[in-house]
Amino acid sequence: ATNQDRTETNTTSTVQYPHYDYDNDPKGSFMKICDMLIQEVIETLPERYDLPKPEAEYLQRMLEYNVKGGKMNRGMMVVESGVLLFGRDNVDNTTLCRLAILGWAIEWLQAWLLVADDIMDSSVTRRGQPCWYKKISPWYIAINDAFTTEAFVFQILKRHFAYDANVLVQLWDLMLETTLQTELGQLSDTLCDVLELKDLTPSRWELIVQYKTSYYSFYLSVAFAMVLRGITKQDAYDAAREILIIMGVYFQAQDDYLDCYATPEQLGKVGTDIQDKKCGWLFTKAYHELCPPEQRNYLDKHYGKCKVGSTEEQKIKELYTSLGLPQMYQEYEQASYDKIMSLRDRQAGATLAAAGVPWEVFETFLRKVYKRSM
Ligand code: DMA
Ligand code: MG
Ligand code: MG
Ligand code: MG
Repeated sequence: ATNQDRTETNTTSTVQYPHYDYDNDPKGSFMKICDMLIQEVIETLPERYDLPKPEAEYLQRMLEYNVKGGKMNRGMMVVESGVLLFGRDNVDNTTLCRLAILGWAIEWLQAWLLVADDIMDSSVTRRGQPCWYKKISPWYIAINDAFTTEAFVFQILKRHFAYDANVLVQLWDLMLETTLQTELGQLSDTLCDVLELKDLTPSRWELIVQYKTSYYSFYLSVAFAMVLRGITKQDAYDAAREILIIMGVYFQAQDDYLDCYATPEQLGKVGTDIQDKKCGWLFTKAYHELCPPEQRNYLDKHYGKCKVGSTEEQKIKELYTSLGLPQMYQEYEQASYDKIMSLRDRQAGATLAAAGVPWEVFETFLRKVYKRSM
């Protein structure tokens, strides 16, 4: 009973979706879709892949642990963008559920990226609990779990979007392309470990974060909703990408800032950027733009070489503060906000409006992340 050569096309679209209460319980409705997806994925394993029960139970536990517990901004944004694109009165229950499924496809993508990211970053906690690779034994099954979760994402897309082969190909293609972009960003991020500090520049930072964060965290949510809405104009996708990349770069600057200055309780994770020698926003500004020679020597000696919680790490944080980085960050935050909002009245905003993509989509997204502290 294997899946060899079998295609579950589901073209008649007989899938029964639960009631999606977007107006009164958007979060609860979104969560219910996740439970449905986990159940569908797990229940096919014994029959289609001959998977023994303990393994199926392991994968269920793995999914519950890794795909849930986040802020769900990315996922819920697909639904919210979709509602804005279709218009609240035109979006039926099936469409709401399909938008939510695409939202969870991104949350699952993020889940496996984070499982891998935490291994590469030697992190200890995530979302207020131990990182998955710290939780299980042997720890290296987590590598396979990341790949398995990725494979499930493509299966979910097939299960729920094979009713229209054209839509399915677009969704698969977007997912593959975004995955590659993120992995290329993660490559440049991780290779910093073997570079010299002088090579960790602000422009390298910008390149890394565009790839490792912007595409999957911002562009993908809106692009998925646009595909489901049936938007085909390439210039609309280009305009959306232009805006959402800027938002993503700003978001990763926040992530880097919070890595240093937020408490683990706020963040649900312990910052590791100084220990890991990351090309972070704070470091690149400090080392290349602000540091007098003596303090640069201190960074040469200890950045990427001290442990989390050490006095050297603490000293580096104090150096950042004394260089005025918290104020600079606040100015950067304001400037990013202004820059994004200004695009509304520029070419990008006009192109999107012409394609039926209201500016509200971008403002809604920005509101979710502006001045966040977690
Ligand atoms: C995260 O960068 C990027 C991806 C693609 C998961 P990061 O290591 O700064 O994230 P975090 O601070 O959440 O570990
Ligand atoms: Mg990390
Ligand atoms: Mg990382
Ligand atoms: Mg980080």
